[in-house]
Amino acid sequence: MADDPAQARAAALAARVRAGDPAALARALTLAENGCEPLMRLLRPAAGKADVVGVTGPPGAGKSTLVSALVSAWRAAGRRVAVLAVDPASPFSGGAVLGDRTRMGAHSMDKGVFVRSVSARGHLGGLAAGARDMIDAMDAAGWDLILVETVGAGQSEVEVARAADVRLVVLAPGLGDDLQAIKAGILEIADILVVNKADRPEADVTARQLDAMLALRSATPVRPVPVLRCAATTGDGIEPLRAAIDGAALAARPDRPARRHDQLRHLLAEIMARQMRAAVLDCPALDSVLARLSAGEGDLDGALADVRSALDASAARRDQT
Ligand SMILES: Nc1nc2c(ncn2[C@@H]2O[C@H](COP(=O)(O)OP(=O)(O)OP(=O)(O)O)[C@@H](O)[C@H]2O)c(=O)[nH]1
Ligand SMILES: [Mg+2]
Repeated sequence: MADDPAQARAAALAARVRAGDPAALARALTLAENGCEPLMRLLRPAAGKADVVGVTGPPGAGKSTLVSALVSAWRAAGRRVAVLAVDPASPFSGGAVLGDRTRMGAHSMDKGVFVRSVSARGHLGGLAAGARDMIDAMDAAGWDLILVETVGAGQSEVEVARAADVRLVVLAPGLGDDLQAIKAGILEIADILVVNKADRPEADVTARQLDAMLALRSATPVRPVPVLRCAATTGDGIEPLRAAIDGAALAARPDRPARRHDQLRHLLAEIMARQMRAAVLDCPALDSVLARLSAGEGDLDGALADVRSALDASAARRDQT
């Protein structure tokens, strides 16, 4: 193994990442995004220490601005912060924080802040695996607070959110339709609901709607979900939100091993499902099975059994060679 040049390169890179070299981490993230098991095998054992905070919500709710404001708050409290922005529709500028257009420029000069963006395009639903590995790489590099921004509440956001210890769902007033559309999804994944843009008069209505939605849910015994208001652009409410996140992260730590176990379970199932789908679509016997099926010979169960045995037979042939 040690003679394998690819393995040796992975080992050298992993050592630099674990030593906290930011250039090495940047390179590792590019590899992790596209799946690089030789590297991840070396990094994963060093991961599992970070507080991972997921920030999701509809487009334009102010997630990036909020993330930037939270980064400032954590920096002021002496914590280093890494940010992973998944498919940012708007660039992670955060320029308007506290009215200071150069704020994010200040973050980019700050060695205590690491920001990486990743596009969801071209991942064919496999983003969760890549993002999970990227979070682990940041974690292994010693970033013990990682913010992950994702847009919306679709399946891939839920998958990415699974990686987080604390999940924030960010909403803004005046997003009435979005609120309806993402209702089901947010209730499922939120640990803290944030009504951003609280400087707007409609913020009260939105907060009340959310409280009403949560009250409906309280018939089922689940943990309480606080609704916090803030204005990312002015900084109002950011400090209480940061304190709430820190508290939730602390409370979530004992469950982290179980959560990682659960993530791996889903990740494994997801990867296997994708491999299985590819194998089925590739199966040489598929066309004849489908031809028989559409000619009315046999049923779907029979067709499934035929494809399965064709796949088993080709696996057996592969094992022999
Ligand atoms: N009035 C007001 N505007 C805000 C606030 N926070 C963010 N905005 C504005 O809302 C717009 C969208 O902010 P972003 O931070 O880009 O929102 P986002 O949710 O990251 O958007 P996507 O990444 O495109 O989904 C920007 O023009 C912000 O300046 C706030 O607290 N109050
Ligand atoms: Mg954004």
